[in-house]
Amino acid sequence: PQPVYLSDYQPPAYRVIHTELTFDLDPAATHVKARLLFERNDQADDKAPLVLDGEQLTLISLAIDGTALTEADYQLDDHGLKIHTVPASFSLESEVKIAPSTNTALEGLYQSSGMYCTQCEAEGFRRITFYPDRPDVMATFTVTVIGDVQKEPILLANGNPVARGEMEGGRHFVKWEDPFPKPCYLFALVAGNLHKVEDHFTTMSGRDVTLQIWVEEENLDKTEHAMASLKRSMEWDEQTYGREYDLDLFMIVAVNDFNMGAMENKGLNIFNSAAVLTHPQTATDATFQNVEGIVAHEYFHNWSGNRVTCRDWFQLSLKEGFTVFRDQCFSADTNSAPVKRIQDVSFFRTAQFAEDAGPTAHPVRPDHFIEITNFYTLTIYEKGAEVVRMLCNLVGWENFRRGSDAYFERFDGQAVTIEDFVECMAQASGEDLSQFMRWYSQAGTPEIDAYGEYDYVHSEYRLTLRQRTPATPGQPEKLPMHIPIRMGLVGTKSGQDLTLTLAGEKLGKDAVIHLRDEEQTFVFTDVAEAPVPSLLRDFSAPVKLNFPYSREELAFLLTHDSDGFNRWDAGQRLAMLALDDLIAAHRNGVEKVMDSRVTEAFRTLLTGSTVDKAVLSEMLTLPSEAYIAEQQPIVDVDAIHAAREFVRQSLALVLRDEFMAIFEANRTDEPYAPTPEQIAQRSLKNTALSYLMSIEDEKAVALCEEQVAVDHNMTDVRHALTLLVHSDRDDLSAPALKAFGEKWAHDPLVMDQWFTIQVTRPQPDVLERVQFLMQHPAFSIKNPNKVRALIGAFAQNRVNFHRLDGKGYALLADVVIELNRLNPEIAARLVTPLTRWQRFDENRQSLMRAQLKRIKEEPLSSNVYEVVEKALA
Ligand code: B3K
Ligand code: ZN
Repeated sequence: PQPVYLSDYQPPAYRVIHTELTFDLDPAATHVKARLLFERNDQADDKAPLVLDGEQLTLISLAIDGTALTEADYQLDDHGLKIHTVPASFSLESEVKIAPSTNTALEGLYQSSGMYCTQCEAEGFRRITFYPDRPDVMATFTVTVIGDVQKEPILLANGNPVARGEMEGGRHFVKWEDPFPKPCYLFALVAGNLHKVEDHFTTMSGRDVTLQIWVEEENLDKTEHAMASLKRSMEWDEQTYGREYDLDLFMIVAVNDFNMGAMENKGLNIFNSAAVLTHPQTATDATFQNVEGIVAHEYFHNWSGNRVTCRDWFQLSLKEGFTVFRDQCFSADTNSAPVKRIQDVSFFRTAQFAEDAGPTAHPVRPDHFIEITNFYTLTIYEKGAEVVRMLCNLVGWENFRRGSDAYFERFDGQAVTIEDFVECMAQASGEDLSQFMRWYSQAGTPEIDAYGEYDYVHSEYRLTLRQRTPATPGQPEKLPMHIPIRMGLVGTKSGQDLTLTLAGEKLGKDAVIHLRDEEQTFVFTDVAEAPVPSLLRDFSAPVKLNFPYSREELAFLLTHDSDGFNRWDAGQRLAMLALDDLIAAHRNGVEKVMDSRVTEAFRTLLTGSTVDKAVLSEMLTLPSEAYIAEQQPIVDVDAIHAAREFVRQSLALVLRDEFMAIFEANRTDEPYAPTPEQIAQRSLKNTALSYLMSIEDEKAVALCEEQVAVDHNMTDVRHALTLLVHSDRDDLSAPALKAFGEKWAHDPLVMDQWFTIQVTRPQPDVLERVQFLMQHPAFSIKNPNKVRALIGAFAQNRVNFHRLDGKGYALLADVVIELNRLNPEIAARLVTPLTRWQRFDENRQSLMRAQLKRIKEEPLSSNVYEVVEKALA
């Protein structure tokens, strides 16, 4: 397979003015008729051939302006169709045949639990009909869907329904019109036996919008939260960005087989059922929050993505980075803002940093790719969102909002680039953002080494910052980045933020300094007392910041920093220092000793704390094994696990009564609601329970059993069941697991959780369990949720996946090889853990590489090929 390059971009020679489609649905032979109105672009050569994408299509007929084409008129291959000569404006009629029932890749038109649905982003539309499948071709669409009255009573597509009727042979049709020009990746069709929940929203200009969520009948009681989230999102986008919804109808459909979370098709969002269905008895708080965020994300795309879209797929972060930033802000406004930030950053620093340091590292705007599906990554989404957040902080919210207004107004109905977006921000603010653009082109995580010195004689604090971005594949040398660092100086005597004076200018007590050079020294004057610097507040830039803090200084920041995020971060840094010592002790076979400063910091948090419960729960949570691993030069999975367990147990032994008091104080039998207050309370209570279970405290064991038995809500049940299953009390957990599995056998989303709970435990029998569960009737390799819940979760089980006999790696490779044929997109994602082999000891390196090589010997999809090739390069 050959890569495509950003620098090769050419505007299309022909644009589509209007697209008319007719689908005659059939599992094995759906007929798709297309009538496309084309016009040659002014700049194009009048001899330019018409090039259309098309894959896995059986061509039945082809005509231009009513005249059938013969084989001499065109050239057809596996990737599409080239028609040698066409007039300046014409209509192209085609008919093709496709087979939704055998489409296991879940791209294009496929069947999921008997219903028809589509996924076209990025390049799935070419599996539906011959078309210029590129986002810079935008057309209005008219779509007629014909189906069986019994099997497909509901026929949906984008826009508004304009006609419907009965046909002979028990068939019927519905015709849909979407008046907004859109690229074909936003096309959608759904047909099946669906049931709806309906509601209404009045927009800011007083228009009534009908809101519908379509699900299988048994899920009608699981839509309330998604509907409430949708209405909140619509209101938030009006108030925050002045963006109003534009059609009279907005639909969400839940499908069981879906490669990603959801898809923002115009007026007809299609969701993975896991990202939309909730019920207190079946979904955890985390799922409720995730659903809220994804519903918002897809809705926000209506402007950031649909009305204004991407010129080409290299610009993917234009819509994704901006939309993730928008949904993060929405969730922060709706829930606990500091906790949202802590959770996002904690995930980002674990997973995106790892991606940015590995063989598949790429810039926020890549300059080449083989398979675009492989680029729906943490870098494009989450780092892209961090870059937009930096922009917002750099220019200030008011300018950012003006820039955003200008962007939507100027480019409405167009397909544009990242430069267009940043240019709007530069114009609105007058800032020079040219150096800032490097965030889009340079891959890798910048590292900052910081050093500070207090001069008592002159009352000055000198802060020196040195930045360096490590080499990444294809980018050996990097230029310095423009890095905004939000900071404060916390007085060691007063415990208060001191006023910052830089080059004679008073900046206030919390300010942003700009690091642009490789090395810069900032001299703060009139610093009345020795301070501890609080740097990178609220994670103001996606960088690694090293500062030689002492443990005493970290304990001080943990209690005194005015920035909630940095208070949490100080605690994480303090725990990391202790963990580092313990990892070393474990490796050297030396007795482990707990750092009493960590214990005392925890005691203060548990007893004296005024911090809100949600933040407190985060502060009491140790860095994950995956995050700790990211901080080590060579990952020693066993030492990390042992060290972290040692800290948990030491804390639990000394602070047992305090944890128990927290647990008791936060129990409640109030009816479940996904409110921030209740979520915080449950989270804190369950964190305390985790500590108590780490020492298998008899009372805690009984409390877990009780929490499972009472079955008040899934958050509590899942947490307690997980603690039991992950403890050594198989006598208790085995019957509980069995009962849970039987009770929920009918609910695929709960069975996903049942799989995950079992294969994430630290006990050494996990690999055999995975093999056994792959034969379970609730498992199917064709369903991405199942693959993620069982195989994906196992690959995150660090001690078991990285077994020294290499069997964990072999199992993953086996599944990747099988999925490569069935669903290349999922296969390419699943292989990721193996691509991180450089991080491990030599023995594991060679075992992991051996599996990658075994995969590479197979006839590979371009998806898996691209990832494996990079990993072995
Ligand atoms: N835009 C979709 C991505 C789907 C791509 C699948 N290959 C989801 C989202 O970001 O909203
Ligand atoms: Zn998105």
